[in-house]
Amino acid sequence: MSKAGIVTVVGKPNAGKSTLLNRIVGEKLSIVSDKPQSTRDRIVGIRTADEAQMIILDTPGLLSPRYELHRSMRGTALAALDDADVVLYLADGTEGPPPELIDVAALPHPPRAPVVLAINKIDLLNEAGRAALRERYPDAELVAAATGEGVDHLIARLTALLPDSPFLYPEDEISTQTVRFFVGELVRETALEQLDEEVPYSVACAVEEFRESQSPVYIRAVLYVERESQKRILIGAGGQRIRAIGREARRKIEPLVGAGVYLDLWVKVLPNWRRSAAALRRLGYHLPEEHPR
Ligand SMILES: Nc1nc2c(ncn2[C@@H]2O[C@H](COP(=O)(O)OP(=O)(O)OP(=O)(O)O)[C@@H](O)[C@H]2O)c(=O)[nH]1
Ligand SMILES: [Mg+2]
Repeated sequence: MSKAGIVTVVGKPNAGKSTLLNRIVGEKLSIVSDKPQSTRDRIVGIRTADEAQMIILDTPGLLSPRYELHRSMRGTALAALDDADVVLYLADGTEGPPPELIDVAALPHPPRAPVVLAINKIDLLNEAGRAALRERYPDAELVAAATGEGVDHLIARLTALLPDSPFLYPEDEISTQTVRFFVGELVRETALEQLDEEVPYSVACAVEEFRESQSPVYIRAVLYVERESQKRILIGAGGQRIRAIGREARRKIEPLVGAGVYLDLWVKVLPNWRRSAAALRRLGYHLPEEHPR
């Protein structure tokens, strides 16, 4: 009998959840950045190997909500926890002993599914640091998502916990998101890479047109920010920064689309969109009461 089920990855912002999802699936599906709060939506990755299909849900980092956007992100993570057959709690090994998941997430009750603790970024620890973690958390998986160390062992552990089930997706499927969604994420990731300080948190991306019948493929994407001052920063002197973002994003998008791309990139102000339920809906974020199953 084959196995199949959902593994939900949760943890604090910046723990390396998206890096781990990409490592397990073997493709870059989820954007990664050194700035916390880079994942905002549920990202689905699918790994089918050796009679087992693991559906991995990457989630936004659990944090206490300060804006409507945070409420949306937290709602996404909590809904994904409810759907899990196995919960993978990922902690950053360089941050000292990981707190209990129930405390990190301020959960009303422990998750229904079994929880596997994995401690990430062990490539940054010396042997003494690793030994201390092994002693204190004998059941934890020590991994480095960035290098792949320990990940095969973790995959075996997770697979053993999946329910017996026929596959839930075709064997060659690796995600459920559309190319259009990934394009928007790659544009946003590129903007995050090129911005400092507070601006990245205020950037959202919407792909407003995607014409595949054209050569090169025509994509119109809009980067939304909250204020005029941020718009000026994103555009840069003489449009220098937005052009650089466009060039770099196009380089990432072309292999995904499998064709030449003309990326028509715009910057617009949607005042205080992170605080507005209506604006979030327009940008495609799910509010806590309307999570897709
Ligand atoms: N050295 C090291 N860095 C890592 C490792 N895994 C992730 N990182 C880095 O940690 C940072 C955060 O990684 P992400 O995968 O974006 O973290 P996340 O948990 O998805 O973050 P949010 O989506 O913001 O909650 C990035 O700069 C990664 O390159 C690792 O095993 N070792
Ligand atoms: Mg992430």
